[in-house]
Amino acid sequence: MKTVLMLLGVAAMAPSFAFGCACSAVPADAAVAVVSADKQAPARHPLKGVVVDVMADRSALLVKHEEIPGVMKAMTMLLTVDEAGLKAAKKGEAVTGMLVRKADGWWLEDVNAATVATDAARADS
Ligand SMILES: [Cu+2]
Repeated sequence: MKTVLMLLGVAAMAPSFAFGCACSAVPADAAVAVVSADKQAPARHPLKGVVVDVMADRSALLVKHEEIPGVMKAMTMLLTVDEAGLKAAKKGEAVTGMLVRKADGWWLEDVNAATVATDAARADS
């Protein structure tokens, strides 16, 4: 009986998690990426989005990105970038790159200023 009540409790709580930041829903995939990193490079996912802010002091970009099928929904999130990425990105402009899950979080590599407006750019502007 106690088990049944616990299961019900979990089921009742589940919907509240479903609406949280999709970033927190990703670790299942991320764990796989970390495990596979022993034998091969982590998966890289093409990303399209808009630079909401360039945070040079954190070596990061705040990016509003489109859905990345099988990885994460469209959202705004902080992505770590290298020096070249910081220089390539411009606040308010479209950007493309490769999303990579690393031990210290999500990175955006091969950052390029996009020439074509993205779906994310058109949304809520
Ligand atoms: Cu995201």
